[in-house]
Amino acid sequence: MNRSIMDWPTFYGALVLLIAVALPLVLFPDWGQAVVTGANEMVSGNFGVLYLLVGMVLFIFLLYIAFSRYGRIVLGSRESKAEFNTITWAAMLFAAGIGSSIMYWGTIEWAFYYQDPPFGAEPGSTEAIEWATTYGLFHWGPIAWAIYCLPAIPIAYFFYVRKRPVLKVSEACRPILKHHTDGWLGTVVDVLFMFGLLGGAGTTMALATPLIGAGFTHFTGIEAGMGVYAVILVIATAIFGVSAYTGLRRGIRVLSNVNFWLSVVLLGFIFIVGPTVFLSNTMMNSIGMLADNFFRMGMWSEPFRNMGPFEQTGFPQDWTIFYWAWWLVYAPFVGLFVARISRGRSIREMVLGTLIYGTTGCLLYFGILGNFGLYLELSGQYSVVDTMNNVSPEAAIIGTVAQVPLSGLFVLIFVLLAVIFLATTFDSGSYILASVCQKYIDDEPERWNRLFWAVVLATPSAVLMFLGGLETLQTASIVGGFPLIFIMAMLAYSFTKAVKEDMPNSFGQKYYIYREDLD
Ligand code: NM2
Repeated sequence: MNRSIMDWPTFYGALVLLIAVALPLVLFPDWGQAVVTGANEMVSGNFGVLYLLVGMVLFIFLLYIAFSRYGRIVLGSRESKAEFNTITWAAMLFAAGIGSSIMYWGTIEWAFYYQDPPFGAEPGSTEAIEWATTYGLFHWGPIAWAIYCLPAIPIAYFFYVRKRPVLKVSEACRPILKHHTDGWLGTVVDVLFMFGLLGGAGTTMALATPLIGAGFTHFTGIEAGMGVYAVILVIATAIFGVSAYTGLRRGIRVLSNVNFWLSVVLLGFIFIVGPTVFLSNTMMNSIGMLADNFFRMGMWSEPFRNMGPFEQTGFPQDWTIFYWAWWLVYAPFVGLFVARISRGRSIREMVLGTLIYGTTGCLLYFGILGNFGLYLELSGQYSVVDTMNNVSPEAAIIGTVAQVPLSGLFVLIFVLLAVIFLATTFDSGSYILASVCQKYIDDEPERWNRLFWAVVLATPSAVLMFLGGLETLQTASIVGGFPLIFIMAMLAYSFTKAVKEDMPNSFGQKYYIYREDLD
């Protein structure tokens, strides 16, 4: 082990903060829950509008960057070639940023909106159905991916153009933090995001395990309890541990590609063999709804709640704001990862690639799996809503997939994909956590370090899942992600500042090269 390479304050800072939050949740669960729930209500009730604002502003900012001359800047030097081909790049990007939650929410999110629709629609009405097919696309759409992409821009710029061999969020804030980057302030920025990611990962884990468990029940008829969950966790941890250990060019790349092709098989099959016309029409319709209502949805803050004739639905807080917060806690990690895999691409390619491939991937999951469920519901073939309300959402998800012809095979593929999606998020997560705990990176972070964070990523969520308190940790991480709003603003500002400083001067000296200089 190379001691001098490690950034111990960050390493221990993140661990200590995690233990300091998780331990009281195990020892005093009720008290912990009350405190954290209160904090969450305070933040999403009072500052929800900030989340909505950040989402909208970032989205517009990214489009500006992509289409301005900054978009043409190449991330690297004249010799740098794109390290991964575009399909692999897109597959890695998607697999890192999206975990098994997409299989969960992609299949079932509509059923929640169908029963509790937005904008005062009648539950179960035609209006509710149209919103139900649209809102999922919105919450997993361009704004969400813009939140993911923003940190990638300054991080990639400093890493590949200014050639600072450090993969850290604090490093990308250097133009603002100045010498404090190397002091405690820089450490706080990094520790905060690491804590957010560890908690956000808990949310992913908490959704994935019962989902995989429901798949197990489907095949064996045995009720999945804690024992089964424990086995699932050990298997998943083993998979992503190996993947993180073997690194970016082996485990992570291969697993991401498997993930991509299995998704193509699953979705392609349901689309072709299932109600193709219904699925195409519904997707087309909801894209139109989304385009038409994009700003309305993105800025709906339910201002008149509980005033006069207005009843409170809590929809924006429970869904949009919660989602933006959840994307936000993952964003620095995804940004770091996207930056790491984008050498040789232009900023425009990176930004538009993230927005377009990310949104399209989510659209296909929601549009095919979710609308397939809706089709079953409306045609009376299988009631997703009944199963969800009377058994569990997980059972309704597996029940939906089980309606596909060759159901045994496809439920198996579905469950396998859930495991792989979980693994591909956690392997890149451990890779990035390891990178942040190093003073510099010599190609890849240390192996033991990657393995260490793979275990840390799995353990607290597992412990809290068994002992109770996981939900509190999830909420805590979302609340803990609040400062990320300001970190995002710093990242955006740092980038514009740096890129202006580096503008080619009148002597023709250039810090960076434009895409067209290469051709
Ligand atoms: N997001 C995409 O579990 C997962 O899919 C990880 C979740 C932020 C909603 C990310």
